[in-house]
Amino acid sequence: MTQLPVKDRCLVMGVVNVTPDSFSDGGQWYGADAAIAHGLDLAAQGADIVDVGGESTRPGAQRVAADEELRRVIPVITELAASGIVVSVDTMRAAVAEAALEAGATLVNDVSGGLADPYMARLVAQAGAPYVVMHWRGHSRDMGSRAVYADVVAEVRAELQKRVEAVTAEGVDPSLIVLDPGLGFSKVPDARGPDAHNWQLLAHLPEVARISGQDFPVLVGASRKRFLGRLLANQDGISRPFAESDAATLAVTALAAAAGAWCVRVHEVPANADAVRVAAAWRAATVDT
Ligand code: PMM
Repeated sequence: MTQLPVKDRCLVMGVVNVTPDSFSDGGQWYGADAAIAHGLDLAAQGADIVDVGGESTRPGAQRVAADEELRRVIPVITELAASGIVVSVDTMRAAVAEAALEAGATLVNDVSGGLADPYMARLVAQAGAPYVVMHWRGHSRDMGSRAVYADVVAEVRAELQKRVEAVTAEGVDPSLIVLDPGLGFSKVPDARGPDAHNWQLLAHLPEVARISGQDFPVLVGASRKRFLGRLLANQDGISRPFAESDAATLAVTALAAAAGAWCVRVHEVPANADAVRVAAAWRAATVDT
């Protein structure tokens, strides 16, 4: 069994999307050599974990075939793991997770929380791997239509509880489960009001991850997401472009880490690596005084 990586501060997970069409960085690291070089850079910049994915989950995206997903991620994971980097595989497929773990990956990051592939939880249980279970209501092609909540915090929490029950019933060790509110996945990107789903979840992270009396570690994936671009829209209502929302990502990192998040998943590592240290000092002073 692999232990869940932990430090005395929030961890930083750097993103390597080996895809032609991801949300903010699609195509940039599509070739294996570019993806490997980028993963090595992120680790050198202070990423505690490098997350490698071969399937875009941006709103409206179509699925890629499993053999294409394998072709994209396995050479990259093999090289990064061989360099001593802690690698997570961002996949919804048990077959891809299995090959990734064999290639040296440590964690499985499943944006569907086990819903997309009925074999995933069993595979993760047998491998004894840490497992990121994200809140998810369906595939990217139509996830926007599922962004309907009366009480987003209570409903996301209840749906995560069901996933925890389902994956532990398949044998996953609860001490290896990380929960993720799934920012941007079936969530309305509004900045204010009752439909500001992402902001309500961020403001209630400990509540979302407190299930049956247990506080689960939380992963926050806000980096460059549409709800940040919307918040920073100009006077004409035009959203801020992805690449110009890194400062907003950083602010979310500091606040989430100060609220006790286990890890933040980000595209740009250096400033976020500083921010989690600021938050750790802030938390330590809060506890000490
Ligand atoms: N977001 C994306 C991809 N994988 N995994 C987790 N656990 N949480 C997330 O919020 C998440 C994820 C989509 O973002 P990208 O396409 O910009 O990498």
